[in-house]
Amino acid sequence: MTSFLLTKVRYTPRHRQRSRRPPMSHDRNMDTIKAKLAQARSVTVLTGAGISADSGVPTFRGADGLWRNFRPEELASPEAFARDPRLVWEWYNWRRGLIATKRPNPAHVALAAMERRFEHCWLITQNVDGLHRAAGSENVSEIHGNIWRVRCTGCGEVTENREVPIPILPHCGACGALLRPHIVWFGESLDPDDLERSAAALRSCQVMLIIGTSGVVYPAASFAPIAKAAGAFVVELNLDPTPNSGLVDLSLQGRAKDLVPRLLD
Ligand code: BJW
Ligand code: ZN
Repeated sequence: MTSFLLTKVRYTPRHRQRSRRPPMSHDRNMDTIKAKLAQARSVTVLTGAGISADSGVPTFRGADGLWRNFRPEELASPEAFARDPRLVWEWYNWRRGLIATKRPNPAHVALAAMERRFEHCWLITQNVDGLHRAAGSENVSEIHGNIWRVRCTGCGEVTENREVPIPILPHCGACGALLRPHIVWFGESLDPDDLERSAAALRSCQVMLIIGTSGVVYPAASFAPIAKAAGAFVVELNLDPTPNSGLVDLSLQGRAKDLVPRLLD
């Protein structure tokens, strides 16, 4: 039995740990964002694990995050997979099993509705859980991949795979080589098409929303400065302050599932 299977993950939604009453300025700031959105033709959104935390998917960092119990370099790097593919696949099987039970929350649903509201709306997500597409979003770049896709380490073919649990170790039906999760691990490059599409959306938007990301993982950590330099009004929605908070035009603290639907009231 592998170490993470023995580790009992304590996952307590943040809202149960402390209650936050929105300050008065919250409403004023919300009105400012709505006014900016009302004038915008093009909106770009960047999401991170915080938006799916409201669906019960653990985040990576922080008191209840995955990296508190698991070391990233042991599980989310090509070196880790080369060293012990069984361990890595067992971790992904555990996460696939967890995510399979989760559903999109009102924040995912509101972002899907935004596509219909604006002439141009592009969603860049670092999340691999597929919950944005499950909510109905179509204009999405999943820049860190998708946990429901596998890639052949031999022929490179990418296929959808929703087996839970996936038989370990999985092999390619076409060439017989080992399959890996179609996920971008540390030290790996992102898909150039995703990067190009994201850069175009960041440079052309009038409003950028950054929702539920700690803003420490590159290249996504550089997206807010790109949009800001191009003249966008940049808004952060997060439970806590982040390195982006000092850079953005407005930073609202709260839970994604409460704040995001209010933007479209
Ligand atoms: C809520 C909430 C609620 C909670 N409502 N909010 C040194 C300097 C600069 C860069 C590097 C460096 N050394 C290496 C690098 C590059 C590296 C990197 O950035 N490392 C940093 C950690 C320093 N990046 C890469 O390697 C990337 N590739 C790359 O850059 O290629 C070129 C290159 C390679 C090597 C060297 C240099 C260049 C690839 C990055 C791939 C990241 N993949 C992961 C793991 C995938 C595994 C998997 O999922 O199976 O993707 S890392 C992990 O972090 C995951 C996430 O997508 C990503 C971002 O995390 P996110 O979403 O921000 O989550 P959290 O948990 O951090 O934050 C949650 C936030 O939500 C918090 O702020 C909460 O407050 C908030 N929140 N509940 C609202 N209800
Ligand atoms: Zn193959």
